[in-house]
Amino acid sequence: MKQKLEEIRASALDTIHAAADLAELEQLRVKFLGRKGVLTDVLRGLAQCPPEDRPAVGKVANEVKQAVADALDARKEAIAASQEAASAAAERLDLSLPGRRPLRGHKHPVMRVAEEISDIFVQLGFQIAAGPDVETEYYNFDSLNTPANHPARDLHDTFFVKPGVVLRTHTSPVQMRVMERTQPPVAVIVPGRVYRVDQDASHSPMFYQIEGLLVDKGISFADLKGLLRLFIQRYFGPTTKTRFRPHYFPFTEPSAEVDISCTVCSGKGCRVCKHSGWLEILGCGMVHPEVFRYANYDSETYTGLAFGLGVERIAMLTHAISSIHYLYENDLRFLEQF
Ligand code: 2NL
Repeated sequence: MKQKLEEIRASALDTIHAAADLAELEQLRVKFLGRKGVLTDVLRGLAQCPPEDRPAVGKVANEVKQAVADALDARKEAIAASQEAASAAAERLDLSLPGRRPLRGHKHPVMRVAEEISDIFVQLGFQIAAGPDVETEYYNFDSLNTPANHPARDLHDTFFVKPGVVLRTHTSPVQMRVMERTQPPVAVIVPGRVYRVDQDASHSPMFYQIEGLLVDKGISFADLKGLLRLFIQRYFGPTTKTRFRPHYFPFTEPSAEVDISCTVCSGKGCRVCKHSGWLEILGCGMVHPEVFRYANYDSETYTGLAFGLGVERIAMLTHAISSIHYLYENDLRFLEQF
């Protein structure tokens, strides 16, 4: 019987040592130590042993039982330790890996040009003003000396929301609202979206305008020329030439359009300036007395200068873009160039 116990001990320790995981180990515990296990079986046979041998055999049986239990515990700890090591290795953070770069967008070229232009006027003391895109015909037209029969009010050019309400066709209604609530001196710059029923290579039904208004005692056409020349030379460079051509706007008198020497050929003549050497970039004039009457300003006391420009046109000239529609197609191959 002693020999049988020794065989059990040897085979138990071998198989326990070779057990690969906790499930297998549990099976071995049942097999060797369980109620129907190998050792229990042997000890049940103790009854057939001669009485004088029983204490010695019982002692060995207990030793074997203890040895198997110890081996099971030891193996269990070893398996747990190696599993922990494996999962720690799997979860290990490699702090030397480069980080994931967050996707970062950038300003749209039209917004960037609009901000650069506005900034020049802000540095000169102009305040930025804003107002509604949906306007009344009164603020968009009537108060700007553009009566109902005026060609600028052509139904084909204006988006009507309902009778008397339009999508603003210029930002001038914002200046009108500023004048209504402010006494001179007034110096505002108004960037914003405007809308016209128009679509070709240089027109989009929605586009950005920047308009400016300066009202005070003694503002003259010389101030208008000086201010715009200063702006042009800051934005396009100090050697840029300017040219004022007489023009007509209902809200200014006198009015002018301003050309700059071509940014591509410096005035020598090229395809961009259609071989004229000049590019038209803005419209301007002295505020019409009738507009001041609507604003409740005394046109005997105050005079004012005003101007307006299209932001996309400036962006197209600055970046040699051939069609306004590239700016609004949201094609990343185009936008990522800026
Ligand atoms: C252009 C011309 C212009 C104005 C806008 C203006 C506003 C008020 C009173 C008088 Cl409240 N004038 N704005 C004046 C002259 C020209 O814009 O070609 N824009 C793209």
